Amino acid sequence: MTLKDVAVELKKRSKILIFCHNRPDGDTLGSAFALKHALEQVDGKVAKIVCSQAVPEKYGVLDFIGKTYLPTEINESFDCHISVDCASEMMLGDSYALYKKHSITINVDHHVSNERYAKMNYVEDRASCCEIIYGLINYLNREKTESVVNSLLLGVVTDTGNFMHNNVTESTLQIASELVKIGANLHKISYAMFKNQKIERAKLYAHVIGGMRFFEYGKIAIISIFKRDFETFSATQDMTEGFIDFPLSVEGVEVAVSIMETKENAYKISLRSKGKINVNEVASIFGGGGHILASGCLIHGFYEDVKDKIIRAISINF
Ligand SMILES: [Mn+2]
Repeated sequence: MTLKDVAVELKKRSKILIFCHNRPDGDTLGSAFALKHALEQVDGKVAKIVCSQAVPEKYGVLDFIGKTYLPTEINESFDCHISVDCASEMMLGDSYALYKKHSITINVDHHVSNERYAKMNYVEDRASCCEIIYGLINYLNREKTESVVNSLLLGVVTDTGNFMHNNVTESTLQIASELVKIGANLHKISYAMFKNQKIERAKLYAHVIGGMRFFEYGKIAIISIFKRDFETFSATQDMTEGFIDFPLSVEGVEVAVSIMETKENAYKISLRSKGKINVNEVASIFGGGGHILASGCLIHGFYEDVKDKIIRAISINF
């Protein structure tokens, strides 16, 4: 299906339920709220946003990011369900059961590993999902209000690491430029996302970075975050967003790995590559996925075994 087809579908519906992914980030939230703000410009149209976890606190200063609902809080029915920035059923977390209940499901995403789990799937390889939503809003012929452009820029800024990742294309910059021209506040968004953090996060960060270890002659850098660390520093899981950028910044490192304990003997693995290694392939060995440069998976087992497995999976590519 084309992006125009998605717009046609959305125009037909008056009550739309938008789904964000688990551990919501700037791109899934920006995509969802841009779409909501655009859709609700038409009288009688209602869009609600569902996420299996609450919006992290740092988005609180951004007034264009509003309320999201937990799947258990949705009691009414909608005319269609649309997911944004969600590559797989797994990424929808606890929301997936609700999502699949509808006969009309739409999946708009930018991950190359997208599993096409919906009735209608639109997947385009872009730096951020918000770049696709920008095009969708054009097809919807909706006004790019301040809330719309700020929401879209939030996704572009976060998924490109403030325009520093190597997924940035000419079109990324063109869209960002257009958004700023219309009135998006780049400084406010970048500052909130990258230059402002809680003291609990700063302490956890210092501890985690202090434990960084190198493997394969310095080509792999690993950071590990354990459940007890969150208790020690009164920190929360969502605060670890961005930690992995530091190990990747080390000279000679090709792949950075974050191993985060989520339950006993269950570890969430995040992988980042400088370009030589396709970490989407590495994550897919363990049933995960993502992009060539950024991907993730879940591995069960003892920490040392999990760490060895992931090192082996990466190093066969060197
Ligand atoms: Mn994204």
